[in-house]
Amino acid sequence: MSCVNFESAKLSAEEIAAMQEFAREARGDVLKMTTLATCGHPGGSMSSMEMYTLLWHCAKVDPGNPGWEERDRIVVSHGHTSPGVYAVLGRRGFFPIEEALAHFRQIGSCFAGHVERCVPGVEWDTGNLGQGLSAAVGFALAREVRGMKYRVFCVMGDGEQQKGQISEARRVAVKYRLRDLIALVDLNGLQINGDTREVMPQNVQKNWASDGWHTIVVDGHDLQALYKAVRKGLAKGEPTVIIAKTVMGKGVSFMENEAHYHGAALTEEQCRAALKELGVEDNLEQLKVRRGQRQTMLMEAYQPQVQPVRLSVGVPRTYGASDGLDNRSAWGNAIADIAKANEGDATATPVVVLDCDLKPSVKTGGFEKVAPGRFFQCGIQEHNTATMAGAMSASGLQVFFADFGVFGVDETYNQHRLSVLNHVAPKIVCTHCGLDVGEDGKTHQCVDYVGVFRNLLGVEVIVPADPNQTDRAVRYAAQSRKMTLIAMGRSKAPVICGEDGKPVFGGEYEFRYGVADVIRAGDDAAIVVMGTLCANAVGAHEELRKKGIRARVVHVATPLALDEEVMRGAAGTGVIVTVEDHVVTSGLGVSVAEFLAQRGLVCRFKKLGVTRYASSGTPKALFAEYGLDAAGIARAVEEMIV
Ligand SMILES: Cc1ncc(C[n+]2csc(CCOP(=O)(O)OP(=O)(O)O)c2C)c(N)n1
Repeated sequence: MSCVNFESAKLSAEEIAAMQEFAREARGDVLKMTTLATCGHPGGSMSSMEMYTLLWHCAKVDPGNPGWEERDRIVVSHGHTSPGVYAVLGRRGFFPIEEALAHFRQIGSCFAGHVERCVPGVEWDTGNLGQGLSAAVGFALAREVRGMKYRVFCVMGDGEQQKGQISEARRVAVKYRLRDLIALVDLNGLQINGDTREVMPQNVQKNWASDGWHTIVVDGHDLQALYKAVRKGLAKGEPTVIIAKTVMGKGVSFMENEAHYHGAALTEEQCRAALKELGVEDNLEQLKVRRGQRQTMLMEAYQPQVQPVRLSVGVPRTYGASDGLDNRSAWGNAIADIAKANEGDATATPVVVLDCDLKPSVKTGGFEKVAPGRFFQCGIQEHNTATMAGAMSASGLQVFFADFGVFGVDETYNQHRLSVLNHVAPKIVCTHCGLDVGEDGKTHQCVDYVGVFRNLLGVEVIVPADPNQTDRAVRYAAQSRKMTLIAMGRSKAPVICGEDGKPVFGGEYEFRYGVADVIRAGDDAAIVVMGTLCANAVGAHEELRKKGIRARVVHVATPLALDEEVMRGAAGTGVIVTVEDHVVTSGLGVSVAEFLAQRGLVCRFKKLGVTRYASSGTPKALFAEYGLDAAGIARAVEEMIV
C-alpha cells in the first residue's frame, strides 16, 4: 500500500476500497467476539473502526515484529473498545484472528476485556479512562530523549474527555513541543449514561485548542478525510488532535446511535441478523466449538520486553555523623552523581527525573544542573506525571519521579497500579513521608506509603534509615528493573553509627533488597524499626542499657521483604516492638506480625506508630506525643519485659 508511513498525499481508490472491506469484516469480528463472550463493548469498537483500520494500515508497524524499536506507537486510551482493537490487529496479522474471536474475555486468555500489552500490537494496558494520552506523551518524550523518530498516536473516547488528567497531558505535550504526536477522539456523542452533552457538557475542540493543540474536525468514518488529517497533523509539527465525528454502533442499523450498545453484546439472534446486514460470514457455531477448546494465547505466557539497564551508578558517598543531612538531600546528591557518572556515555541507559513543582523540597535541582535535557518539570500534574513515568520507563529510560508522599503515593495510586499492570519499572522517590513532615499538618503527613504500595504486587519498597543508606538505595534502584518506591521523611536524619562509632551504612556497605541490619546487639528484646526512627531506637537502646536491659535494634529498610534470619533472631529474644513513622494498620508492624504468624513463632509483640491523624507540630514534639521518641520506645520495651 502506498499509504504506508502516511507517505502518499492521499489514499488511492483501491486502498480505500480495501480498507472499507477490511473494516466491514472487522465489524463482524467485534459482534462475534462480544456475542460469544456474552459481554463487552461493541458500540465504541464500531465507531472507532475506521481510525483503527487506518492507523494499523498506514502507521509504521510490523505485525511480524510487534516490538520493533522503530515502530510508531499506537495507544488506545478507551481500552474498553478492545474488540475493535483485537479485530484489527488479528486481521492485520499480529496473531490469528480466530484466537481472539473464540477466547475474548475467557479465563486465562490474553484477550482481556480491556486492552493489555500481552496482546501483540497493544502498547499500553488501558481502560482506566483518561490515562492513555499521558502514556502517549510519555512515549513521545522518551523518543526525544533517545533521539528516535517514531510517531505516537492516541485514540480516545469522547466521554473520556471529561477526565482532568487529559488536560495535564495536553499541557506537557505543548510545553515540550512534541511533534509527531496525534490524538484522535472518537466523537460518537454517547457514553454509558447516554448523550455526552447531558452527562457532562464539554466543548471538546475548545478544550484542546485552549491548551494549545492544533485541532482538526473530520468525519470519523471517512478514511480519506482521516488520512489527510493525520498527514496535516504530522506536517504541522505540533501536537494535533483529530476530532472524529462518528456514530456509535456504526454499520448495523439497529445498533447505530444507541448508548445501550456502549457495553452490551448482541444476543445470538441479533448477532446473526447483524452479520447478515454487514454481509459477513456467520461462523458462530464453529467459533463456539473453538471457544470450548484449548487456548494458544495465554495471559501468563506474556513476557514483557525488559530492556537491560546499563549505566554507572558512580561512587557511593559516605556521610559522617557531623554532616547533618536529610535523606532527601542524600537522594538529590546521589541522582546528580549518577547523571555525572554517565555524562557523555551515549551507550548508557538515559536517566530522567520528573518533578511536580517541588524541586527545592524534593532536591532534584542538582540533577537538573547536570542533565537539564533529562529533567522534566511537569507542574502540579501528578496523575499525568505518574503515568508518563511508567510509559517512559517502558521506552528504554531509567525514570525517577520525585514528589511528596501524599502526592506521589496517595494522589496517584491508580496511575501506579496501571504501571504495575503494564509491567514497567518507574522509580518513585517520595520525600515528606510520615509525621516527620511536622508543621504542615495531617494533610501533608503521608502515613500510609507502605500500606498503599503493599497492594501493588511485585513493587519494591525501600525506607532508608539515614543519608548513607539513602545514597546506596538510590544507586541500587538506578540499576534495578523493578518498580520501586523509596520513601523518606523531611527532617535531618542522624547518621546511624555502630557501637564502634563508624557509619553503619557508609563505606563498603552495599544495599541489598530484603536484608535487614542489626544496629545494636541485645537479647532481652528486639526493637524492629523502619526509616529515620532508627536513631530514636538507638536512643532507646542506650536508655534501656542504663537500666540493665539489652535491647537488640534491627533496622528494616524493606518492610515488604523481611530478612528471614534476622527476624527469626529478633523473635528469639521473646519480645518484639516494631517502630515506624507510619500507621500501625498497614506498615512494618503488620509485616512482622504476618511473618511471626506464618512461621508459628511465638513472642510478645507490640506495634508503635501512628494510631490517629496528627496535628501540626515539630516532628520532635509529634514523635514524643506518639511514643516514637527514644523515651517512648524504651518505655514500651520495658512494659513488654515481664
Ligand atoms: C476512570 C474511569 N471511570 C469510569 C470508567 C467506567 N467507564 C467505562 S467506559 C465509560 C464511558 C466512556 O465513554 P466514551 O469515552 O464516550 O466511550 P464510548 O461510549 O464511546 O465507547 C465509563 C464511564 C472507567 N473505565 N474509567
